[in-house]
Amino acid sequence: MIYVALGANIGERAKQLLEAIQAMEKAGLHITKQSSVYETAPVGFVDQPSFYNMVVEVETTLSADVVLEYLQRIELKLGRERLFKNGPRTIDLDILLFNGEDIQSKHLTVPHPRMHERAFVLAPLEEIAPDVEVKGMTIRQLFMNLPDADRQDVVRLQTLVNLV
Ligand code: PH2
Ligand code: MG
Ligand code: MG
Repeated sequence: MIYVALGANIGERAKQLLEAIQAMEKAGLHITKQSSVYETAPVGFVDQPSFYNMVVEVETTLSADVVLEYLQRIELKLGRERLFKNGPRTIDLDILLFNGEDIQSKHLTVPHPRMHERAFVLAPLEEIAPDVEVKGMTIRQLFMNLPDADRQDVVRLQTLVNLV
């Protein structure tokens, strides 16, 4: 299975998540599961608005390179500007897992190298894929292993349709 993380922290956050999901479907990235939306404290650069984060499960026969290209195109179409690393964004689409593949290319590392330490990724991912394994650990285990303070920084809101 393929899992993609979505995040937004400027503009109409829920609307942008919905538009990204609709654009993914249109591009042939068939969405088979959706987590709820979580409101999460910013990680890395902390002096910015809180994020809305969620994770979707995707089915496609396209390669990881092509999926990455489509996701980047959708980010641009929804007005993504790269202000600075870890800075605010209208939409961020990250490939977390890709059918169990290990990928290390110039543009893409899968599994996502920081997913195991990020509550804003693991909380929504645990909701839809608790038993999926990454390097011998389930998502549930990875989430439970986070410090309590990190897990408290993510709050489950609603399913996306109830927010827009
Ligand atoms: N994305 C980042 C950096 N920090 N913090 C939260 N809460 N959510 C994010 O999606 C996020 C972040 C880099 O992509
Ligand atoms: Mg990201
Ligand atoms: Mg990104």
